[in-house]
Amino acid sequence: MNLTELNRIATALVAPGKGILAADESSGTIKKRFDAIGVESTEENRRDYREMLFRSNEAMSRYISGVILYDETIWQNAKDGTPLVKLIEQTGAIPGIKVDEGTQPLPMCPGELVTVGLDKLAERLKKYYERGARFAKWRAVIDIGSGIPSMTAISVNAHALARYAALCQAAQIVPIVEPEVLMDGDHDIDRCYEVTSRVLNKTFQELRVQRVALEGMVLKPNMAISGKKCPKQASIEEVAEKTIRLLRACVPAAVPGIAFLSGGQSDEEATAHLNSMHKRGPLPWGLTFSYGRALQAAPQKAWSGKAENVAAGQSAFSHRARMNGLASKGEWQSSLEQKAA
Ligand code: 5MM
Repeated sequence: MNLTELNRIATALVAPGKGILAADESSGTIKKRFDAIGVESTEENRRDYREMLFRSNEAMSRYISGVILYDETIWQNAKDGTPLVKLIEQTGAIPGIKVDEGTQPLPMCPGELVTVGLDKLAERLKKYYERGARFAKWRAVIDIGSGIPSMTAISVNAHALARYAALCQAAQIVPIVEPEVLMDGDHDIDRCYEVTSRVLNKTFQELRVQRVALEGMVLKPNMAISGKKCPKQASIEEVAEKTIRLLRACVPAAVPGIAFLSGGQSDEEATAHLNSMHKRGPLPWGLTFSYGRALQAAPQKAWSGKAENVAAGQSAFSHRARMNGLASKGEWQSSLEQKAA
């Protein structure tokens, strides 16, 4: 393992002003997104949509440090035959790959899930590296509800995240470690804080036990935030303040970067939260976005599967990428959104 190189990639992924495009929707998830805009989820449509994003040159080269791909996408070529991975590389962004294989019910723990995909992972990583992937992603899902999460769910998911991370580093691939505490439910921000704290502490304990080099990884956490159905929604300031307090308490300074998931926040909330966190620096790690929905909802709508809408889709993507790029430096203002509207 070349730790200097892993650290270089991890640091580049969280460079100020840039963040990660999470375009790794599995077939089921992209179908849901396409259903919402009335587009059939065929292999060609999925390719055309993602090609549109990766050919958004201004957004990609100025605001996107890396792109997380799904297995299908990493092997696909653009319409003109160029591998999509090459399109990404040409913009200066780093190609990455989602390597988990989704979730399964966790035995003996009703309502809880464990992420799977460790079998043959070493072989898969080798092929992805040859194709150009320099980082990977594995997402664990922790739900908050009555009596959950159990310590069992937190433990097995943290163990799998660390097993994955160690395998990645052995394959010279930077692991993005994503333990997502869902924002579904009616819990308040303090309950989210408490659960996320347990999840992060257990995850870092496992990472250490399994000898993962913290300098060669990126953490992709949720923010400390109110559940979607909670009657009392925390303000932007409270989310930023509590998230930074939580991360300072749980994430070692050796970790080069933290890149948030958006988790169902609105586009503008996800941007405003990140921006507000940067007002609370200096911070020991790079802090940016690794958004899926909060970067793609607008371009998906603008594109709606029509070739004549490609420019509109790219412009909507460029706008969100720029807003989040500014937020990653604490330079975003809501007036910039109004001007664009
Ligand atoms: C883009 O969505 C990713 C893949 O999800 P599935 O495996 O469920 O299809 C997802 O892991 C994503 O990278 C993170 O959840 C962050 O995305 P959001 O939309 O929460 O920012």
